[in-house]
Amino acid sequence: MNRQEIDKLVKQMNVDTATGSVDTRVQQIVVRLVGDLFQAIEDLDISQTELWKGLEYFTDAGQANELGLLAAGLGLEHYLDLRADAADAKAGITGGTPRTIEGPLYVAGAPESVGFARMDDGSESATVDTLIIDGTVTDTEGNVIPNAKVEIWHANSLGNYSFFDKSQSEFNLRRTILADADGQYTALTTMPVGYGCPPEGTTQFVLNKLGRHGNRPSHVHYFVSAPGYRKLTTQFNIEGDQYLWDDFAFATRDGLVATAADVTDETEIARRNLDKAFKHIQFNVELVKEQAAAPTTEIDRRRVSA
Ligand code: MBD
Ligand code: FE
Repeated sequence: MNRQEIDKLVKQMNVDTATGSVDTRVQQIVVRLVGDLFQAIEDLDISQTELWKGLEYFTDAGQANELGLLAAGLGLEHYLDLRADAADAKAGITGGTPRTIEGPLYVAGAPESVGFARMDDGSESATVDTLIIDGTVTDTEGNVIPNAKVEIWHANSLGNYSFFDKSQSEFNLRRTILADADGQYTALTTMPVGYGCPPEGTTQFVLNKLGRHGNRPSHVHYFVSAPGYRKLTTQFNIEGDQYLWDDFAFATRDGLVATAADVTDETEIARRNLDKAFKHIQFNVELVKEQAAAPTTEIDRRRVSA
């Protein structure tokens, strides 16, 4: 069939049959996607067996709750960031810390504190490097933003995230820190290790077919928000990781690479109330003022709330 025949058929089956009220936006999207699927079946001569295998794949991926992971791995989530960047540029919005993907592993409801939080539960402190992350939240002119909400989440030394990894304590390595009066936040935590897709999972299954790995570099996620400013979704990725520029989720970006400095100076260790050398990352965040013409950066997606 050619595209005109396909479009006619899709319209006959999914538009002309309407007898109830129509959500025209959903109708528009369904008609387009079904038509594009039919066209792909034509162009690639997709067999019935291949089509059913594909639907079965989505059933399995959904049941495994891996569709968010698949969206990251196929580059869909990064593509949406690139589109958001382009929309911002078109609206004349420049500056601020770059955005990058949220990923599928945020959990709402983490413990809140002002200025400082210890993020780890101590279970890895004997075996894993201590990490101090600090920084200042400012606007694009360098004015500090006291009280900015800094939500931080990251993996443990096995690349696993609490809640999804039931062996970890509740909200381990997840905190909400309100910046202090000087716009500063400090997190005391442990060094994360990059995430790897479950090797037997549905996402890795497709990545294997593509000859791709499913690894991310070591990274730390952020949501940063404050009244009057655009919500920022970002991460830093840590210099020295073999996957830094080979991230299966394409989240590493210029301006979001952090260096973990080794701190061995005894006075500095004592000043931080620590008893061993630690790693230090400074990650300052610049928020852009909310403005009328700006596309929203609040994305409504299903998130776990613990
Ligand atoms: C992660 O930790 C992550 O950040 C993304 C984007 C995908 C899978 C795991
Ligand atoms: Fe992550």
